Amino acid sequence: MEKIIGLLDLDYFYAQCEIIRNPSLRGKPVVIVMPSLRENSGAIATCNYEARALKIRSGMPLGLAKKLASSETVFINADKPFYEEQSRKVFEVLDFFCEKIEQVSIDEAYFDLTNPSGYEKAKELCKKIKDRIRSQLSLTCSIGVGPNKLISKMASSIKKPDGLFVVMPLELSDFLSKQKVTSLFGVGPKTEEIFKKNGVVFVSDIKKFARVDLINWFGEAIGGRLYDFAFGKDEREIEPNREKQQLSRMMTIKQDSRDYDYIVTNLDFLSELLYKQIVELKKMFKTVSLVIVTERMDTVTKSKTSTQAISSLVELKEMGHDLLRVYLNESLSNVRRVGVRVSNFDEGAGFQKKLFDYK
Ligand code: DGT
Ligand code: CA
Repeated sequence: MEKIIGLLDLDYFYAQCEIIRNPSLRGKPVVIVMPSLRENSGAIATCNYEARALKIRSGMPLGLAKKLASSETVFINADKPFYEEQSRKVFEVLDFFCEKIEQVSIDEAYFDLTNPSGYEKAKELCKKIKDRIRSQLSLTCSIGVGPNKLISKMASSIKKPDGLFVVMPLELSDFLSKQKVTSLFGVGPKTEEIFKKNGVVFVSDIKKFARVDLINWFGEAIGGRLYDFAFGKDEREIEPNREKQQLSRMMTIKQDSRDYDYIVTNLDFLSELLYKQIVELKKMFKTVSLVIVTERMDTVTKSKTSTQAISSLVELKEMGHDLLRVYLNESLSNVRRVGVRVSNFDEGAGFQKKLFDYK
């Protein structure tokens, strides 16, 4: 099956985190500083687009940024723990939508979009991910989609900020011909210099040369890879590196209903499916959530947390039943979709034994 890969990159991330914490900053140039021990020195970690318009950039010394700043520019010392917390929440949203995720930095991750198949569906899913991150966390991100990591990363910067850009295999050659070599993965100032000396500015200029020329310029591995990149080829796989923070199963029930027995049959079926995955991944959990989508398409979540880590299907089902009773008592709407989710995984030792005692 043809691979489809997405790259999610949060916009002006540290600065955006500060703006969600203090919305009165919105519209002003905001510059995030990594302070140094010496007074009035330090470097710029990032800044928002208003500050970029003043030519302030990541990595710039604080002194220079202050010279470029306007009177309303706000300088804020970096608060890494706060940004890490926001990052964790963002990637939990991505976990909810995708199975295979490779986080590459505090604000960037590749994710597999091969299923559901096709670029149209991939684009729809990306819109949902962007909407969920915006509605739950008030953060914007940019997503690029393409047949491999190289293209999705390049595509992510095309419509930044708050962008979504898709490059389909048929559009590849046209897309690459407009991109500069500096946008290729792994091309830094030294590589750029050698390309420039040989008259290579755009990715398509590479095609005027043979593979062996690039190998002569950059060596076997890098030269060969850059040559393949010129044709949009990139075999790098997504290497999943995220521990799942939650596991869930969801389904649309045959008929919209408020009947406890009818919904419980569906819910138990989902709990059994979910439990198989829990056993495979050797997880113990403390929180069970019931997710209901009503006939009016509103999503309602009810959760219950146990003080003890849970490992049995019986307990999972019982907590689901309790939550369904709570939902039916509190709501008048018919249920259209039902789901069960477990989270708050227990890291404690010895879980394996306890879990398998139940088998
Ligand atoms: P973007 O993606 O262009 O809208 O802007 P950012 O700020 O998200 O930039 P990105 O994705 O390259 O980096 C993500 C975060 O990593 C950024 O918000 C702050 C941090 N960062 C980036 N470059 C530097 C740097 O040169 N020094 C330090 N200390 N932190 C950096
Ligand atoms: Ca970013």
